Amino acid sequence: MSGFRYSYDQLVYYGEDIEQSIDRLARFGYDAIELAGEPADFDGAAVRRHAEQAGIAVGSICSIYTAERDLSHPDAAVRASALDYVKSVADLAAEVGAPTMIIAPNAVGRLAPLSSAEDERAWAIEGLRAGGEYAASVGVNLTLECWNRYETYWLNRLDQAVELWNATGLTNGGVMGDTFHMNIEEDSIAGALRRVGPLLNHIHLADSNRAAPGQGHVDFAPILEALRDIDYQGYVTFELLPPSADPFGVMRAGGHQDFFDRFTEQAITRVKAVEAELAGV
Ligand code: LER
Ligand code: MN
Repeated sequence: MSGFRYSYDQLVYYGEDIEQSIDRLARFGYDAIELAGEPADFDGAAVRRHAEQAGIAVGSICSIYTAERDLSHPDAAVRASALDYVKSVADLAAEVGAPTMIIAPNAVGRLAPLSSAEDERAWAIEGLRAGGEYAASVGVNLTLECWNRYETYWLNRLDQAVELWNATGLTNGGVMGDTFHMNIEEDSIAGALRRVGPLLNHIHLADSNRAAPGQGHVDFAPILEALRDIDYQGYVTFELLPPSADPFGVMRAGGHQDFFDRFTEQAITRVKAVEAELAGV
């Protein structure tokens, strides 16, 4: 018995044909795939067709916020191209039938403001709002992600994400947790999820070392319990990445075979077992 719907971030299958990735997830019992937010890499209609044939959904898009895709950069030209990027990801989401796309206010790895923190917050709100309004126009919801202090200087905890989300005034979406980041920043992972409650519309699960659940020291039982108690309706999505301070660069380097079959199977098997135990079956 499984109440949650499970998904896996395709980001870590870097370089693999998307059909092969979809087929692997279907084989291991996943409900959906999270697609990497690189619109130029995909033929959206073909991805949608292949996922349908394999019997899984495209559940979400994991946007990739490189230095050129920074919504709160002091250079207006960078902000404009970041917004174009957000719109292109929303278009991809609409094409593949994914209800949700991830958004973040600045580039991964930006550990200090380039201008004043106040100005950057104001630019972030402006960009999130414009991106969110565009996403709404194509039927897509946003989910605002916060990252740990080694990946960004300011949006580190879920309470900050809720505050920022509310400041945008957007209604198409909410905020998300990522247990890898939360394990570093939150007083309690489950407690932070409970405090967000119905605004939580997406989640990334990974163990403390960002490998499959069971490889580190995160206790997933209270996390699933919190998700169940807040009646979480989104996908439970594994975002597993090899150890590196540069999460995107490390995949391009390749050589991380564990994250293909082995961790794909281990993640869903472990977490479904925790879920079954909580349900008393
Ligand atoms: C993306 O979902 C994420 O969690 C970031 O760590 C990407 O670097
Ligand atoms: Mn994440």
